[in-house]
Amino acid sequence: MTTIALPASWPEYVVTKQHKSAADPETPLFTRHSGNPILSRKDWPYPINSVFNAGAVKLADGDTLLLCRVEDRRGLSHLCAARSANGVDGWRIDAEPTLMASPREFPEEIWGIEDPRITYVPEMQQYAIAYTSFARGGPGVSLALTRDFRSFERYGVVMPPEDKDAALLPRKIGGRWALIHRPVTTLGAHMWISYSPDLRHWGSHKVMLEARRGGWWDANKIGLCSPPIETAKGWLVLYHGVRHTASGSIYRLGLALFDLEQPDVCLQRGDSWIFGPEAPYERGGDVSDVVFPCGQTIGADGDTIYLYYGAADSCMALATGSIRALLAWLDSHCSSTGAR
Ligand code: BMA
Repeated sequence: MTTIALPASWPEYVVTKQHKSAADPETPLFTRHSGNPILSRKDWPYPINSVFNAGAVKLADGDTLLLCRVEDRRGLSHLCAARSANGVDGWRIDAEPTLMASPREFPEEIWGIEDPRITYVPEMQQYAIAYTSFARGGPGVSLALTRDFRSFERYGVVMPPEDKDAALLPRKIGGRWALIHRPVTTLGAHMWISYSPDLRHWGSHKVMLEARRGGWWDANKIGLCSPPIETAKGWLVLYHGVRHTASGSIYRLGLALFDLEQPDVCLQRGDSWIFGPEAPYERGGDVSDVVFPCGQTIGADGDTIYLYYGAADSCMALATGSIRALLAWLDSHCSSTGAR
């Protein structure tokens, strides 16, 4: 019999618990809603191709608002609001697009606007919407403010192409607004954070989280999912990682924690993904094998996360999780904070 000599020390990620529980369907961190998908093309009051990647927010009157990315039958996207008392069903959908691309004023939006992330900013008493504007130069990041999701103050492009997956932090950091975004540079598709005194002029750009390399699930390309959740331990960040395979890309979700006052400092980063395409509506659609959350709301208990995600670029789905459980999982499932 041949004995295989094992290396004296294995890479640390081999010995963490991540391999057990990441693939372990017994202990999911997020539970899919039994009524999924919660919104799809057939629910729309006007003809569309698909509805997905919605930003989410709990309004002052208790309603949940989803600002959905709606792709029309030309293939171009706009945003449309859907409101519900319980955040699950009974959606009241705007009869017409809520926010359309405005190419005359903003030529950077000529091919539509996509993937909104909504942050309520108490200091301004307004919602800040960071969304992708799409044109010949590629995708860029645009910003708009609103109080009611009916009228909008548009700032235009704040991060030029190629850039997307952006959200504003809800408060100033060291006296400046902070925007997380995902430029694509020759260095790769990593998450960055930038700062501004006025939401118009941005600087002090820093890499916040790098895509890993090689065989990792989040190799090559990562991006912010929903806006970060402020916890006592740090900013809890859900991000998507893209695995390129011979039969296409797989979009899965990972978890990381960042310092509250220095949000470019990563405190913890989970090794394995925590949620990936499994259900039929996630595995098949216009773009197969995609789960893509752009928003969440937090329950009255201060712990339950209602995660709204686009499934397969075709419909909207909901999964619930717990902030406490996510933080506890990070404590035992991260072997490093950086890229490898
Ligand atoms: C990303 C974004 C998302 C989309 C995903 C999968 O690059 O464009 O809007 O859901 O690809 O197609």
